[in-house]
Amino acid sequence: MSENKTILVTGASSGFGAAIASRFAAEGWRVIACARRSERLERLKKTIGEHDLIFPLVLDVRNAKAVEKALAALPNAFASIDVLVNNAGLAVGLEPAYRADPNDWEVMVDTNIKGLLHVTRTILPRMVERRRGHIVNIGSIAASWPYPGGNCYGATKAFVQQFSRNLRADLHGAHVRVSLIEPGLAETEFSLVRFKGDANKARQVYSGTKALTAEDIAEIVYWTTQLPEHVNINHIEVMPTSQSWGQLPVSRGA
Ligand code: NDP
Ligand code: 8X3
Repeated sequence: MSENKTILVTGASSGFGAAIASRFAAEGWRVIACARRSERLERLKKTIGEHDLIFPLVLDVRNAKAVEKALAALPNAFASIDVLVNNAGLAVGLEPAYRADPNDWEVMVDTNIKGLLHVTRTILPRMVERRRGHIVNIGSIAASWPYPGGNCYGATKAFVQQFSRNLRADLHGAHVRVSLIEPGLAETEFSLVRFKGDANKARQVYSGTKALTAEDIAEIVYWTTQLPEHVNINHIEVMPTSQSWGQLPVSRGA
């Protein structure tokens, strides 16, 4: 059991975040479950059952002021955060850059980059002060491996990769851990969001294969945080066995 340590998970209303929240609550952790959809967070709280372990926090991570305000007003029992999982994020669209909607790019930059920065900057000083804490950032294989239509999404995750490394450098000697988890294909609401609610398109992404599950990622995050405090997992890249790399394409003619 965890002696009631506290974890803050952003993007806890579905997918990885909901699974991470459930995994830690099952081990007796206090969980601050943050997302924009309150009804989903309430559903999560009901599913978990141990109601006093869950604090649903309705919050848009893009709003820096709201992040600061909400995190300053946490109830005492949840105020000392041991683990922050920066998981809230999304891809919007899969068009090539020359056809992509610039508003979709704004949403990805504001959420995947700026949202992660807002939450991290708000939580980190207290971790440094306590000489205790662990930041787990959820990146993506898209940070390292480009694919058609991945343009802005992959670039936001490349930011997460390098920011995670730079955080480790800043935190040298501070006794605060930083880990980056970079998943590949995983079946969540990710594709439904990417294709703006088109369930058929989203289903096709996972059809006929065994993708990673949200629970797989929750297990990896849990393991990463459970290692002794002198052990820092810098980086894990994980794909389903059914996914690997392809040949680099060469255009011919013309
Ligand atoms: P989901 O769409 O299932 O979950 C995304 C979560 O992010 C939701 O809880 C959503 O909640 C939350 N979220 C989105 N925008 C905001 C915001 N502005 N403020 C607060 N919360 C927000 O997808 P996944 O679980 O798959 O995605 C989780 C993370 O994993 C993302 O960062 C994604 O990029 C990454 N990832 C996903 C992979 C995949 O194949 N599924 C692979 C690699 C990485 P709400 O809408 O209620 O705010
Ligand atoms: C999600 C995985 O490969 O669809 O980050 O970009 S991918």
